[in-house]
Amino acid sequence: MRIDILTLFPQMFAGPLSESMIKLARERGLVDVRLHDIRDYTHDKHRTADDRPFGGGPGMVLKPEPIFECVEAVVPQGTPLIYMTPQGRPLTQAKAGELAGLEGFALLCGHYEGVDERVREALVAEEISIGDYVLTGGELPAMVLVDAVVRLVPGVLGDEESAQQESFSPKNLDCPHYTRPEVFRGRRVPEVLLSGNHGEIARWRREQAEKRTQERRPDLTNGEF
Ligand code: 9D3
Repeated sequence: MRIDILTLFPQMFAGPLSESMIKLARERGLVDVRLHDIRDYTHDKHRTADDRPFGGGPGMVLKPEPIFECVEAVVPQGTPLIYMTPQGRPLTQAKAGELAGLEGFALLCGHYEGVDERVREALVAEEISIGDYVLTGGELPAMVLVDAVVRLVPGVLGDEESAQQESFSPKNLDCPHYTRPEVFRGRRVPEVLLSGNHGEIARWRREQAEKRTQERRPDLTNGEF
């Protein structure tokens, strides 16, 4: 899978793309993530990528020319361009699964007030948000999306985890987890987990998961995840 990321701040991606599962997936050649600095596609002395909005108002708008030139130079024909924006549809697990089935896609990260509307009209296939809170740009949302998608690419997860993922898709939150020691600063691991009774353990985990879901995310019982 190939992912092209278009941004004014490519350095923001260095850490997240170079650690853990994404690092391994890239090393194994399962994903090819490429960063492109939109500013490299400007032509003026000051490398101007943004300008003031027509009609007035606060903030700056990303100019169309560098974005068009960047897309035309680096995004393969027929590859969907996804614009990360607060105006987009919320990212879901279902959408991550859909994107994981593609040969590739490109991500456009907005910054400041957003991109010139003509970019959207002519180049953007789809707009995605990661939730209802205000960030400074689309870079962190792009990293979230890449992380959610890459772990679903065949071969990226370990055998155990991906088998679990295939076999069922629970609509509850996860249960509590414990590891050694049995007593830590006076707090004991629940007795049932040490009992060796696998039927009882499964029942306890299910009950805990259901209790948490009712308390924290009653909305989950009707859908996704
Ligand atoms: C109406 C005033 N604007 C600033 C307060 C709106 C605005 C513009 C640009 C708010 C945030 C941003 C930058 N955010 C993104 O580009 C973004 C985003 C987000 O802020 N939250 C959740 N998902 C996303 S995807 C891209």
